Amino acid sequence: MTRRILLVNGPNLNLLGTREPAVYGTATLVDVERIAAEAAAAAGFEVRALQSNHEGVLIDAIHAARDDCAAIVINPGGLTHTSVALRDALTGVALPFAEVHISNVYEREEFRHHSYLHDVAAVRVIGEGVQGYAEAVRQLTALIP
Ligand code: CA2
Repeated sequence: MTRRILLVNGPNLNLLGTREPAVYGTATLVDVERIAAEAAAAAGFEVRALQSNHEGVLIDAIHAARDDCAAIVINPGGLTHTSVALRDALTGVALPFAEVHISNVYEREEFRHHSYLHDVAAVRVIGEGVQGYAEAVRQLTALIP
Protein backbone atom coordinates (compact mmCIF):
# COMPACT_ATOMS: atom_id res chain seq x y z
CA MET A 1 0.00 0.00 0.00
CA THR A 2 1.25 3.50 -0.84
CA ARG A 3 2.52 5.32 2.25
CA ARG A 4 1.10 8.67 1.16
CA ILE A 5 -1.75 10.82 2.48
CA LEU A 6 -3.63 13.42 0.49
CA LEU A 7 -4.24 16.54 2.60
CA VAL A 8 -7.12 18.60 1.22
CA ASN A 9 -8.09 22.06 2.40
CA GLY A 10 -11.20 23.57 0.88
CA PRO A 11 -12.54 27.03 0.17
CA ASN A 12 -11.14 30.03 2.04
CA LEU A 13 -8.60 28.06 4.08
CA ASN A 14 -5.89 29.90 2.14
CA LEU A 15 -6.90 32.84 4.37
CA LEU A 16 -5.73 31.10 7.54
CA GLY A 17 -3.57 33.36 9.66
CA THR A 18 -4.69 36.50 7.89
CA ARG A 19 -8.21 37.08 9.34
CA GLU A 20 -10.51 35.88 12.12
CA PRO A 21 -7.76 34.79 14.54
CA ALA A 22 -10.33 34.47 17.33
CA VAL A 23 -12.02 31.67 15.39
CA TYR A 24 -9.19 30.04 13.44
CA GLY A 25 -6.00 31.08 15.28
CA THR A 26 -2.91 32.66 13.81
CA ALA A 27 -1.30 29.70 12.03
CA THR A 28 -1.16 29.85 8.24
CA LEU A 29 -1.97 27.22 5.64
CA VAL A 30 1.77 26.62 5.26
CA ASP A 31 1.91 25.90 9.01
CA VAL A 32 -1.02 23.47 8.69
CA GLU A 33 0.67 21.60 5.86
CA ARG A 34 3.90 21.36 7.88
CA ILE A 35 2.05 20.13 10.99
CA ALA A 36 0.34 17.41 8.95
CA ALA A 37 3.56 16.44 7.15
CA GLU A 38 5.47 16.11 10.44
CA ALA A 39 2.77 13.92 11.98
CA ALA A 40 2.68 11.81 8.84
CA ALA A 41 6.47 11.42 8.74
CA ALA A 42 6.42 10.19 12.35
CA ALA A 43 4.03 7.46 11.21
CA GLY A 44 6.06 6.61 8.10
CA PHE A 45 3.90 8.49 5.59
CA GLU A 46 4.41 11.43 3.26
CA VAL A 47 1.80 14.10 2.50
CA ARG A 48 0.61 15.60 -0.76
CA ALA A 49 -1.12 18.86 0.09
CA LEU A 50 -3.70 20.74 -1.90
CA GLN A 51 -5.88 23.77 -1.17
CA SER A 52 -8.49 25.03 -3.60
CA ASN A 53 -11.45 27.35 -3.58
CA HIS A 54 -13.05 25.31 -6.37
CA GLU A 55 -15.18 22.26 -5.64
CA GLY A 56 -14.35 20.50 -8.92
CA VAL A 57 -10.61 20.85 -8.33
CA LEU A 58 -11.03 19.21 -4.92
CA ILE A 59 -13.09 16.40 -6.44
CA ASP A 60 -10.52 15.79 -9.20
CA ALA A 61 -7.73 15.60 -6.61
CA ILE A 62 -9.73 13.11 -4.55
CA HIS A 63 -10.29 10.96 -7.64
CA ALA A 64 -6.55 11.06 -8.48
CA ALA A 65 -5.69 9.95 -4.95
CA ARG A 66 -7.16 6.55 -5.79
CA ASP A 67 -3.99 5.81 -7.76
CA ASP A 68 -1.31 6.67 -5.22
CA CYS A 69 -2.63 7.53 -1.75
CA ALA A 70 -3.62 5.34 1.17
CA ALA A 71 -5.90 7.84 2.90
CA ILE A 72 -7.21 11.41 2.84
CA VAL A 73 -7.29 14.14 5.48
CA ILE A 74 -9.78 16.82 4.53
CA ASN A 75 -11.02 20.09 5.89
CA PRO A 76 -13.74 20.84 3.36
CA GLY A 77 -14.39 24.35 4.71
CA GLY A 78 -17.92 25.53 3.99
CA LEU A 79 -18.47 22.63 1.55
CA THR A 80 -18.82 20.45 4.65
CA HIS A 81 -22.32 21.78 5.09
CA THR A 82 -23.44 21.89 1.46
CA SER A 83 -21.75 19.36 -0.79
CA VAL A 84 -23.24 16.01 -1.72
CA ALA A 85 -20.74 15.95 -4.62
CA LEU A 86 -17.76 16.04 -2.25
CA ARG A 87 -19.29 13.26 -0.17
CA ASP A 88 -19.85 11.20 -3.34
CA ALA A 89 -16.21 11.72 -4.40
CA LEU A 90 -14.92 10.56 -1.03
CA THR A 91 -17.16 7.51 -0.85
CA GLY A 92 -16.50 6.83 -4.54
CA VAL A 93 -12.74 6.44 -4.15
CA ALA A 94 -13.28 4.32 -1.04
CA LEU A 95 -10.13 5.54 0.72
CA PRO A 96 -10.37 6.00 4.50
CA PHE A 97 -10.58 9.68 5.31
CA ALA A 98 -10.48 12.05 8.26
CA GLU A 99 -12.71 15.11 8.49
CA VAL A 100 -11.01 18.02 10.27
CA HIS A 101 -12.45 21.31 11.48
CA ILE A 102 -10.24 23.87 13.17
CA SER A 103 -13.13 25.49 15.01
CA ASN A 104 -15.78 23.73 17.05
CA VAL A 105 -18.58 23.83 14.51
CA TYR A 106 -21.07 22.62 17.14
CA GLU A 107 -20.57 25.80 19.16
CA ARG A 108 -21.17 28.02 16.14
CA GLU A 109 -24.17 28.79 13.92
CA GLU A 110 -26.78 26.06 13.47
CA PHE A 111 -25.99 25.75 9.75
CA ARG A 112 -22.48 24.52 10.67
CA HIS A 113 -23.83 21.65 12.76
CA HIS A 114 -24.63 19.43 9.81
CA SER A 115 -21.83 17.71 7.91
CA TYR A 116 -22.42 15.71 4.73
CA LEU A 117 -19.35 13.67 5.71
CA HIS A 118 -20.11 12.89 9.33
CA ASP A 119 -21.37 9.33 8.81
CA VAL A 120 -18.77 8.25 6.24
CA ALA A 121 -15.57 9.68 7.78
CA ALA A 122 -13.30 7.11 9.45
CA VAL A 123 -12.00 9.82 11.80
CA ARG A 124 -13.42 13.22 12.82
CA VAL A 125 -11.35 15.85 14.67
CA ILE A 126 -13.29 18.98 15.50
CA GLY A 127 -12.37 22.10 17.42
CA GLU A 128 -8.76 21.26 18.25
CA GLY A 129 -7.27 24.13 16.25
CA VAL A 130 -4.61 23.44 13.67
CA GLN A 131 -3.10 20.69 15.83
CA GLY A 132 -6.24 18.79 14.94
CA TYR A 133 -4.61 18.02 11.60
CA ALA A 134 -1.80 16.17 13.39
CA GLU A 135 -4.33 14.29 15.51
CA ALA A 136 -6.27 13.34 12.39
CA VAL A 137 -3.11 12.05 10.71
CA ARG A 138 -2.22 10.00 13.81
CA GLN A 139 -5.69 8.45 14.12
CA LEU A 140 -5.99 7.80 10.39
CA THR A 141 -2.54 6.24 9.92
CA ALA A 142 -3.21 3.98 12.90
CA LEU A 143 -6.04 2.45 10.85
CA ILE A 144 -3.80 1.64 7.88
CA PRO A 145 -2.12 -1.77 7.95
O1 CA2 B 1 -13.52 25.15 11.47
C1 CA2 B 1 -13.22 24.80 10.31
O2 CA2 B 1 -12.13 24.32 10.02
C2 CA2 B 1 -14.22 25.05 9.17
O3 CA2 B 1 -14.17 23.92 8.31
C3 CA2 B 1 -13.73 26.29 8.44
C4 CA2 B 1 -14.70 26.76 7.35
C5 CA2 B 1 -16.11 26.86 7.87
O4 CA2 B 1 -17.01 27.17 6.81
C6 CA2 B 1 -16.57 25.57 8.54
O5 CA2 B 1 -17.88 25.75 9.04
C7 CA2 B 1 -15.64 25.21 9.67
C8 CA2 B 1 -14.28 28.15 6.83
C9 CA2 B 1 -12.87 28.26 6.37
C10 CA2 B 1 -12.52 29.71 6.23
O6 CA2 B 1 -11.28 29.91 6.81
C11 CA2 B 1 -10.89 31.20 7.10
C12 CA2 B 1 -9.71 31.33 7.75
C13 CA2 B 1 -9.27 32.59 8.10
C14 CA2 B 1 -10.01 33.69 7.75
C15 CA2 B 1 -11.20 33.55 7.08
C16 CA2 B 1 -11.65 32.29 6.75
